[in-house]
Amino acid sequence: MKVEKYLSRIISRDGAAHLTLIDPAKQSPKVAGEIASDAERAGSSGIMVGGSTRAGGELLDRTVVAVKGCSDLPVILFPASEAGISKHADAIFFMSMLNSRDPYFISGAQMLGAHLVRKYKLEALPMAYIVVEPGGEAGRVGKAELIPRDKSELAAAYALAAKYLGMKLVYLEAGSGAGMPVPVEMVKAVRKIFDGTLIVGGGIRTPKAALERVRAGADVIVTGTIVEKSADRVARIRGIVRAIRASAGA
Ligand code: 1GP
Repeated sequence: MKVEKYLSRIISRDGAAHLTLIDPAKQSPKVAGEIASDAERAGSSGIMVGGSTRAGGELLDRTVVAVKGCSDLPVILFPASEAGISKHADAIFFMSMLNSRDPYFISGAQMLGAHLVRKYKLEALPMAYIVVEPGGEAGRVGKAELIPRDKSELAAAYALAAKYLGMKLVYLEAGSGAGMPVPVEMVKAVRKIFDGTLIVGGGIRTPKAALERVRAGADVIVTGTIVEKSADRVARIRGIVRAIRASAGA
């Protein structure tokens, strides 16, 4: 089954989906495989592989292969540049950072990577990537003109532009390890205007934070840091997955 269809089925069944982000630079491929296996056991619906720095080449390939070997979850690439493409993945967030100041992150990297995506027959999921304060490494590396936390209408305007550009997904990103996730009001404002798949990530560490954003309209919650740092990652992910499902009464 195509990843897009797989995700939309989970969203209609459970109210929202959870994806686990693995940055290849942060652990060995072997440990990445263990994280993927734990994430699957905890009820996560897919693995995103990518990172803002050093997330390409052989390390990326070996990480994706290890993840695929240790779980049946689909692997979606989450690239920071054309270097973040691996033929071993199932799909790729073909993303444009709409609020970057640098055209490279809006359409340059996409032009450089497009033929490779075609050659590898990766399922391309067209996504607007919108980086919100504090933005973290993603914001710095991507030279984002960060959306201020109190400017929900600006995020909504970008999301509306994404819709008219034909993008099927919008990702509201506060940055990995952010002290505060994307504000609930901003998720609500974007939901009002964007009827595609709404992904929210960055700084979500608790079931409560995940649930609030699903209630505000998020279709997908992404967590990364909790699996990197937690000794008991199965319980941490499971808590978030259960909270998300409870939102739909599933
Ligand atoms: C980063 O949104 C993701 O791109 C995940 O963020 O590491 O804070 O969970 P965290």
